Amino acid sequence: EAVNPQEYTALKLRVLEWAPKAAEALKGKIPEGANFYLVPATLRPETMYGQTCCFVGPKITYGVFKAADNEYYVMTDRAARNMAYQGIFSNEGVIEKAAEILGSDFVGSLVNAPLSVYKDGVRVLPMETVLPTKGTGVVTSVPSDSPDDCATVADLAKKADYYGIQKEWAELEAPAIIHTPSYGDRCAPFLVKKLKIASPKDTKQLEEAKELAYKEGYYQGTMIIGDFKGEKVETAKPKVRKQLIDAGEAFAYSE
Ligand code: A2H
Repeated sequence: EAVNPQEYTALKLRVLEWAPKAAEALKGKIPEGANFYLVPATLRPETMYGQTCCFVGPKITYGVFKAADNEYYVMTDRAARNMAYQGIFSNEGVIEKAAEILGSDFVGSLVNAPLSVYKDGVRVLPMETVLPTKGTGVVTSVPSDSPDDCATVADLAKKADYYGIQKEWAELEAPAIIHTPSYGDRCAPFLVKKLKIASPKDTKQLEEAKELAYKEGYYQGTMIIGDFKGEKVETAKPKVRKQLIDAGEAFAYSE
């Protein structure tokens, strides 16, 4: 565990349509008319324009927690405890778990991803490397700037039948978000190719790619999309984060 707390942005991805198994698991457990949100934790709020899907760990069990009247958040028990402690739930720190759902049962659900160029929503897809011990256990996917996400969507598209998904769900084009002098406008695919990363299991090269992408994006990157187009990533990042929080589409979460 890190000594310094990580300050995440927790993004609210509203569920537009449940996969059949998730709908079944929720039946009769939640009041009519409630809104559900998958709540990924990210360190890169300025990249949210580039969301093309949202990952869950297929073998992770998620809770559906009451966060406010008519609002339910999907995440791990561990994240719910942290959020209750941080005063994020309206119910005075009381944790109310309405249902449990296995990650694989969410796969195929359609969610609204704030800021994403895909306004009709993006799909929930499986990612084997999601850690249940970090963030909320939900990871939003930005294949243009995250080498992990880039390697995972390529693998999902290649083995769509094996994963029980529609190939098109993993193949949405990744829009360019950040220009970098060394790695172009989509640094993740550039680095995945350069470091010869063939699958999400190439852990060592992915570590290196992540490090390179993060440094280059943060210190040398310029926004090429959104309200802060033309600004350095370093200055745009807190502005995008504030916009999302002010719009009620995200909140601060630390661990
Ligand atoms: B980041 P740190 Cl564009 N398991 O968000 C695996 N990975 C997880 C996770 C979990 N339980 N929870 C969060 N993450 C990912 C965007 C992004 C991220 C970009 C580029 C790099 C990047 C879009 N995915 O992270 O260990 C989330 O992915 C590179 C490290 O706390 C989150 O930010 O440093 C990041 O890892 C948090 O990792």
